[in-house]
Amino acid sequence: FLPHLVASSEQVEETYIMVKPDGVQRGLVGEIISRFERKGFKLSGLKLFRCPRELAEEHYKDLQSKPFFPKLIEYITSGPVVCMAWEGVGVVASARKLIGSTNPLQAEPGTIRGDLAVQTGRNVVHGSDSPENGQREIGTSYKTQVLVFQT
Ligand code: IDP
Ligand code: MG
Repeated sequence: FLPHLVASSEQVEETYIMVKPDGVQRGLVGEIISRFERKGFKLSGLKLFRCPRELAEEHYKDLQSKPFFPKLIEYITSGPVVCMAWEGVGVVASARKLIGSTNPLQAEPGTIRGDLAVQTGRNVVHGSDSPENGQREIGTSYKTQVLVFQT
């Protein structure tokens, strides 16, 4: 029961948010967490890990046939990521809005990518695109991974 975060538990969802290696390396973890906290969502899990190749491929399996897929896997596995589960009413779609468009040059100012990134291939953060994928990604990418303590 969360009296100060939700007036009604209807439509409480979970989404998987991941600060990508460039975001961790650039020291943007606090900034990104802060934006979700200030919006009013609840952080329900967080960890730092280096994403193994197999997991990166599973996470992005819908993009397997894209020409940028090998570079994407290289990027995501290139350093530690900060993985989070966030919950709240409408959190999946709202998080996508807070994150902004995939191409940071098209992302609106005020969004994470609009304010903090330039290139699609270095767009600092991931957010699930549907409640179903939120559950899938929390199950595969969040729950199964082992912590790393060194960057
Ligand atoms: P999303 O992260 O906004 O949901 P998706 O289309 O699901 O965008 O793509 C996943 C990730 O793959 C993007 O965030 C970005 O890092 C990378 N990506 C997508 N399109 C391109 C591209 O055209 N070139 C390089 N990388 C891309
Ligand atoms: Mg996506």
